[in-house]
Amino acid sequence: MQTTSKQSKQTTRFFFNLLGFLPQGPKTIITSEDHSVPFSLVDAQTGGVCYTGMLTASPVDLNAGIASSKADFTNYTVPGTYRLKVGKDLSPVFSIAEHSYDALTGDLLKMFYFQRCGCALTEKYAGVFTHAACHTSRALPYGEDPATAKTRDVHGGWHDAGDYGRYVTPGAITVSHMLYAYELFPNKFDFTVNIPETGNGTPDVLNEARYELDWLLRMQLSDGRVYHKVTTANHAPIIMPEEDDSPLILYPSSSMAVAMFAAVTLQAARIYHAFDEPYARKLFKAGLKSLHFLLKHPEFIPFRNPKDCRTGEYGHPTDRDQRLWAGAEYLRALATGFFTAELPKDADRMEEQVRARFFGNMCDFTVKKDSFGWHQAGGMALLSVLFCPDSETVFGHVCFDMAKRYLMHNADAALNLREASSFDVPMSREDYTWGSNLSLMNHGMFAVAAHLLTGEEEYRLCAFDCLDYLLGRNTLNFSYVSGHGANSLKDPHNRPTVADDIEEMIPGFVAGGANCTFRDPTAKSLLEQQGRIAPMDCYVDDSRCYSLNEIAIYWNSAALFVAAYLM
Ligand code: 9MR
Ligand code: ZN
Repeated sequence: MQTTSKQSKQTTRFFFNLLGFLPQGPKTIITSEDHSVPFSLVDAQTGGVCYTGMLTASPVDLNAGIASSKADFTNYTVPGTYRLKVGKDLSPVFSIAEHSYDALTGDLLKMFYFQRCGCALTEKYAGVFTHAACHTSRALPYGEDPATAKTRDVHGGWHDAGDYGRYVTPGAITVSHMLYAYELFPNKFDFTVNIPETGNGTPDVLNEARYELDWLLRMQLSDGRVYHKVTTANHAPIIMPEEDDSPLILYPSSSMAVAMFAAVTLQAARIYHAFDEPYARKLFKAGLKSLHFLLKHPEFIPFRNPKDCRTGEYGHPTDRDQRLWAGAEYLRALATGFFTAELPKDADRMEEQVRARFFGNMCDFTVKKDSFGWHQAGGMALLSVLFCPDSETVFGHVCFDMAKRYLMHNADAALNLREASSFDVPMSREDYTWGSNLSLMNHGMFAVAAHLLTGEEEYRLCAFDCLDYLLGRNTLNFSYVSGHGANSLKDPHNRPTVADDIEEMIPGFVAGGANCTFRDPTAKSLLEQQGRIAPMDCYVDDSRCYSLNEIAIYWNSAALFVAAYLM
């Protein structure tokens, strides 16, 4: 092929948050320029220069796989539309605006309405994305004889992800992300998202979370155990949810499900108390029952998929962090004084047991970096302890100090990762796995928590870096949130959006993200064909790639937590 020297000239590429920047927020753009040359910020309309600086060049970092440099114009705070100029090359237009992330935050919350199971999604709330009620038949406990067994009504809750399963541990963690976001920064949640409950006097974030809590309550057995999940035996084919009429099966209880159920219902009890006291009491009683079960059964009760079940397993080799979290939420619920009437006769002994069993060993929080997930919930226990009013009295100062140390250790680990990254993203190579955007947002949640606790600006900046990456400051210049950003998620692995014949994608869905572990056949062949080697490049927007491009409730809720804080 003939090319003139003019055509073959390499132009600078620009990687940035496609939703733009907040006037008072950090503002950085990564460029493919490998030298520290001057840059300027120019007005998109007039072309006039508004700000100048020098790019900071970074050595090639293996996660990004390219040489790059960074333009930082944080000090420029005037709202408007701009382009970045390096040499003769101009970036696409971007904005600096007061409300850059408001619509994003709203859509991240509205996503849960679209995941609702057991009710029709109507035009009034769903626009064109309607469907009839789904999965309303009664469910059969696994292994029981359909002719004689007692079936159960477990309708409701959210579809977990691109599949139609409903699982207790991911459901509990998702609700808790939403409740903590509301509890820690309630002023960010004064918006509504047009759901059936809107306007009832309760913030929509709590209205939506309640839809899942009500389902969780239906999943509890009378002795405090909680079914691990309700799904069909195999994932449905790519059909609309109301067409999925395979029998629903309730899979056996696990101690993770019991503990996470207890934790989130006890947390919810204290939060909903201000809006609906009888509901709060109901939640408290349910949580107490499951906590009782945990105390009576100190042994770990694992969950493994039986041979004839192919839906998500959500197994985990320990329940220590989940029990710790349940214990913490119990002590917090007690400390409110709201539930004295509901306390059992042996409440004092129970409290003692909780303290000794769950908070023994010098409060070992066993927090690893992915600690706000369905698999590890130690991070939730940290939030519970650290943001408890009068925490040192409720938990004791040893426990509080220990929790603070764990939190800061994790938040500082995020700062170090970001320091080592040429894209300023707190992600290690190991983080580019299935659901890497949750690893990212886990770091973001630690950063937000550390900022709330210490007020130190570095942590806030780190949380912004997480959001910037999610919304386009990555080597693909791709926004992992549908409907947000010029180049954004369009073809997720999500049954309704593939089956519905509607071209447009519902806004506000977060994709799992880049994953260099090649966990599904289409991803493997596409990424290999295209020679994608750098972990940050290991992504394609293709609905067949379930290990890259599925959506999931807990990826949305973690992003909601961070976006709401920063908006
Ligand atoms: O999010 C889960 C991810 O961390 C695991 O690596 C993966 C494989 O076990 O499963 C993911 O969870 C899926 C679940 O099993 C079923 N519903 C869809 C979830 C998102 O892909
Ligand atoms: Zn359904």
